[in-house]
Amino acid sequence: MTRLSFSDTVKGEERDGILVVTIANPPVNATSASVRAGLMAALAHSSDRPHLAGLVLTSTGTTFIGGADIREFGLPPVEPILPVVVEAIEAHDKPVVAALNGAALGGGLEVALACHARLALPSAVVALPEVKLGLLPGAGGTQRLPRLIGAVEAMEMIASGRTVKAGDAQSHGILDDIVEQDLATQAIALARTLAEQELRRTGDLAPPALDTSAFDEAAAKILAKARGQKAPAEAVRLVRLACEIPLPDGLAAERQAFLSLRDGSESKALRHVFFAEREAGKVAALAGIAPRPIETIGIAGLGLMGSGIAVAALGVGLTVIGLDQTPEAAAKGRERIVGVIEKSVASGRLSRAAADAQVSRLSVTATDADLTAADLVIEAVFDDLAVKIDLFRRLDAVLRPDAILATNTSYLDPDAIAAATAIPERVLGLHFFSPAHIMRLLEVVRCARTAPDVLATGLALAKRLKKLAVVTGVTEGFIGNRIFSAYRREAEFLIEDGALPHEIDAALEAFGFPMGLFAVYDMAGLEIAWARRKRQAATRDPAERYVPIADRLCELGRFGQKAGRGWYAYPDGKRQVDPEVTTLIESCRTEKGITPQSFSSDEILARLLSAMALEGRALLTEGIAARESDIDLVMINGYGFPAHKGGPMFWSPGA
Ligand code: T1G
Repeated sequence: MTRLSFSDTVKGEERDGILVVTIANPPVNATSASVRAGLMAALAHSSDRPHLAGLVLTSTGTTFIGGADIREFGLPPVEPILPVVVEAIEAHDKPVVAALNGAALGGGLEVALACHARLALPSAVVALPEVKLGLLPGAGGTQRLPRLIGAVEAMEMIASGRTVKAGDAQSHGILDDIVEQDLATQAIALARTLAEQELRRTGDLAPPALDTSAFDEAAAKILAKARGQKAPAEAVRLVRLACEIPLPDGLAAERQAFLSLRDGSESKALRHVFFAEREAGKVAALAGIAPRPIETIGIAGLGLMGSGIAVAALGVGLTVIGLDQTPEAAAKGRERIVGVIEKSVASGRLSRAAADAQVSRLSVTATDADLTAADLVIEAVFDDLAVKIDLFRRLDAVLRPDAILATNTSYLDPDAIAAATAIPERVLGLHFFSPAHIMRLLEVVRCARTAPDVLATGLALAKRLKKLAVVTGVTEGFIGNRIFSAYRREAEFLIEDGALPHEIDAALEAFGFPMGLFAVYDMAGLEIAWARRKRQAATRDPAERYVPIADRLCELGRFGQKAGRGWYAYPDGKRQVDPEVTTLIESCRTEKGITPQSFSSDEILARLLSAMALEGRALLTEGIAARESDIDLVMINGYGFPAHKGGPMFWSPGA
């Protein structure tokens, strides 16, 4: 067996007259410059050796090719660019068989599509997820995939970026076969068989017929969710072109569209978010510190938040002991948890067996001592300091000394809660966002005395729960709610200064927020914030600008959508601008002697985004947030900030 090295990251060996080419470019075998050069060298090696009948292309690890190397974007291009490599593979005069040992994503699937056949392990998945980075497939995917699987399916895959499992990929026609084992051996055998046949080149397949109505209908559904992003619309356009123009023209159109998107603000924002998500869990101070093992968690308080946390924990194989005040409350909590799990079974997202296994790991109780087995307890009880302190004191008495105590509080001071326990080093905050089994964001709160391995355990638990963890220090509202408060305050200043709720909401929705701030208010209800403002009234700084409009609405019983009236009116449940609110706002302005100005959408956005960025800057200066990109992730994943705008810090650099 002759071992060959085509580049630092591409190796080869000749087996049974076939050149087996293996990419080894950890962590995801991205098609970096050395991979591209290595693949071209492998093709040249094959061409120069008549005894070689064909090639097999595979890679090390569990990802076939994770895509183009995103870190190279924005740098000067290094030849050969991926489209050139892809076309060289397809044009090769000997069969090239792709042996997918794992995910083939983006450029990875485009390389596989240029091969003359594709085998895969059952664990492999395929996708063209470029739109999630604000991009398009840039190495022929928009032109080759439709030729292989038809226009509508290809458009749906590309414009949504969704992942397709091996079985579905095979039934669509993307994979020729699924191989349980000996993938390379089977691929070698297939290459030898194909060497005797006319090669099937994907690019030579006839352009797919275009059923315009089916295509347009499917496209409309996907674009409705795109919230004005460019990439999905471009994906639709390029797949349609694949049906209408010759391959070379289609590839040229794709390349031009790809470069334009790659250099545009949306893709830069989404690439920023991609890397930000992978940075967020890294805390330099925790390097080398092992988290404590967590297999059983206690959840105190089985209301909406607690039961959501329980569902998330059961879903990843943890054992859950739920605690509530009475057996009846505990039973009700169990009902709530099982109900959510059953909904997943009904929707087909969860199998019966998996659901039963999850429920078998759940127990509920009204007895503190039943939590003794817990490695970590999360409290999600009523957000009152005395209640939480009492609970932590009781838990101190029953938990093992190495068990961790986590508070889910949104606004209370976790340091005050920690101070109530005998071992404050074992306390941290785990601030989930509701519904906790759906929302990815989890603020991991580093209290003043949290031990490093306890913080490391919080991050490890977040990863186990498939949450996006962002570490925050202790401040009122942590990162998200503190910035939200600044943003809300600025919005109410704008109302007093002359803007109206629907104008502000329209500006936010045009920017990409799924829902405007005042509409969100009405949906969430105004009474809780009103109660908090009333509690704070006595200690409020009289010199600080205060907008009483929200209080006036509550005094009129306008508590939001559920009450039928809030910032908007809701006749027959539909949100409408309410002239009564406009009159109330005008009278409040008059009381303060404010002459109202009118504001354009851009002016509204500028004030709101800079208020967020300014508060973000303060969080960084105070050491509450570790990096700007963490703040962006919190606002994108917890407060609807459009990811394709990158987050408040990305959007307002150096604010
Ligand atoms: N380029 C560069 N680095 C990448 C990368 C990529 N494509 N994918 C992952 N990484 C890094 C990541 O930053 C992290 O680095 C490490 O690898 C592990 O990633 C021409 C233009 C493949 C499913 O969009 O979905 O092809 O933090 O933590 O959970 O048409 O990574 O260790 O320093 O995510 O096992 C299209 C993106 C690109 C896929 C693995 N491809 N990647 O998940 O590991 S554009 C994608 C993923 C393109 C072509 C177009 C996932 C994964 P660090 P990880 P994972």
